[in-house]
This record gives sequence, structure tokens and C-alpha cells, in this order.
Amino acid sequence: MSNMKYIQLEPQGEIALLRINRPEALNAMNIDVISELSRTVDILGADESIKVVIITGSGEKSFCAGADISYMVNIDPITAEKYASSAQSVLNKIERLEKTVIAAVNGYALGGGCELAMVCDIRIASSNAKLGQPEVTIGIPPGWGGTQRLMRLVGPAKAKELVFTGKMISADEAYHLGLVNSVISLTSDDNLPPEAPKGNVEKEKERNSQIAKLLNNKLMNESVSLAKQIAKNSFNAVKVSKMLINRGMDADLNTGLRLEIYGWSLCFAHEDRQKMMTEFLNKSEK
Ligand code: CO8
Repeated sequence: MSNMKYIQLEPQGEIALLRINRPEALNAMNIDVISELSRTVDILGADESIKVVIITGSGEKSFCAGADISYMVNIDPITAEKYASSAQSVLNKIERLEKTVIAAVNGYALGGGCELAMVCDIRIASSNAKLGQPEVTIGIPPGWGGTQRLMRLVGPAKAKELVFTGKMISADEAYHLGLVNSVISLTSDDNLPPEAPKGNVEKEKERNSQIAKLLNNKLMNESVSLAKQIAKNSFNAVKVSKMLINRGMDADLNTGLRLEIYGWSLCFAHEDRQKMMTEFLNKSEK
């Protein structure tokens, strides 16, 4: 993975940590980031040892600040169509990955960044995260799935409010809308550094940076712990459940229920069912 400039991939057994690493632009996605992300998703898809992927941004400030505005400012419509198509196809690939994908939203998730988080199966945000679709403030609508996936997650009325205003919302607001699954904050149990002496700007800055690091560590620990909880279940059953929920979302109820029967009964062909049910029964006999 060392030949990638903008994507760091860190396998930790059954869990892989994928970090977008372009902190100088708050992890905004230029063409190179998108292409490296695409290659990384292919690598992950082909690696059978990995069950859960966690996507995050490098640093403590930003998950991903969206598409690269310095690139978009001068492109023509044909290039824009290519840019949006290639980004959408990478995001679709993440959504369809046969593994659970968790977004650890460690700061700004704006525009394409919010769209990236939305293709993940579960979103955990640190309390300093800010989410939004600010595209209309720079003259375009969302283009990487934002007009479609946001309304599916929070309903059309709230989606329209967020898209039309372009406003950023806090992690707590996103939680109340159902846009993130949970919010990680620091408490007095987290060994917070002592208050800086009043008026000492340097020390205050240092303390804030320590707090940001602590929060980021806690977010990553919570994300890994959730990933482990999922990874210990039948990979096959989780994979089929993901497919059923994703496909069912856009199907009518009867089609979804029929798909569920097919997916459910196919799992009886997998060794996990026999093994795990027998283990359960043996455990209850003891
Ligand atoms: N693109 C390029 N560079 C960026 C981006 C971005 N999206 N976001 C931040 N940066 C850069 C800044 O230019 C700055 O660079 P430099 O240090 O060289 O000046 C650096 O990152 C740090 O940013 P700021 O100084 O602005 O940091 P602040 O803490 O003051 O502000 C914000 C942080 C609020 C996140 C601010 O940077 C911001 O508003 N960024 C833009 C966010 C945004 O609008 N994102 C949506 C982009 S559009 C999009 O994603 C559409 C996807 C679909 C389009 C399909 C079209 C084909």
C-alpha cells in the first residue's frame, strides 16, 4: 500500500482501517484521491480475511471536506460529468462492498465527504464533527449521491432543508436526524488535561490539541469495538443482511420480503448456520 499517496490502509486482523490522507486540504477528494480510493476498495473487496472496514480522515479536524474545489473551479461540463461519474462509481462500490463499512466521522464531512459517509453502513461521529451539503453555496447541487441518499436517511423535508440552505450541522443534530448512528464525546473519565492558566494562549492551544487527539482516539476505539462486535458474527449472514437491507430499500415491500426469503434460505447452504446453531444448542445444554 506504500505506493499510495492519499490513502492509508491499515489491516488489523479482520478489520481494516482506511484513512484519507490529504490533511493540507482537509482530506478533500481530488482525482488522485478518488482513483486511489477506488483501487483500495478493490483490494479490500478481494481480501477475504477482512470483514469490516472503517473509513476515516487523517488528523483530528476533518473526515473529508468534499470534492476538490480548486479542481472544479475551471472544469467544463464534460469533465464535470466524468468527475461526478467516477466519484459516484467509487461510492457505489463502497456501498456494495460485501463487508460492513463504518464511517468514523472525525470532523468535517461536507459535500462529497458527507456523501462518502452516507454510503457507509454505519456512521459514528466525534462530538466535534460537522456535516452538511454546502454545494449550493458554491453554485452546484450535490453530485455524488447527496440528493438521493440524504433523503433516504433523513426524509425529503430535512434533506431539502440541508441541501437548500447548505448549512453545516453538529454531530448531535445529525444524530437527532438519524444521519449518524452515535456521537462520541469526552467525559471526565477520559483523563482530560488540566485547564490552561488564564490568558495563556499557547497552553490553551496545546490543551485543545491534546483534547482533539483524545477525542479522535476514543472515536477510533469505539469504531473498532463496534467493528469487532460485528466481525464475530457470521460474515455470511451479515453480508446477506446488508444486501437485503440495501436492495429492499428501493424495492416494494413484497419484493423485499421475497428477497429476504431467498437470502435467508440460501444461508442454510453455509457452514456457519450448522456450526453456530449447534454451538448455541450445546451451550444451552451445559
Ligand atoms: N477543496 C479543496 N480545498 C479545500 C476544500 C475543498 N473542498 N476544503 C478545504 N480546502 C482547503 C482550503 O482551501 C485550505 O487550503 P489552504 O490552506 O491552501 O488555503 C485548507 O483546506 C484548510 O481549509 P480552511 O482554511 O478553509 O479551513 P477552515 O478551518 O477555515 O474551514 C471548512 C474549514 C469550513 C471545512 C472550509 O474549508 C470549507 O468550507 N471547505 C469547503 C467545504 C465544501 O464546500 N465542500 C463541498 C465541496 S463540493 C462537493 O463536495 C460536491 C461533490 C459533488 C460534485 C460533483 C461535481 C462534478
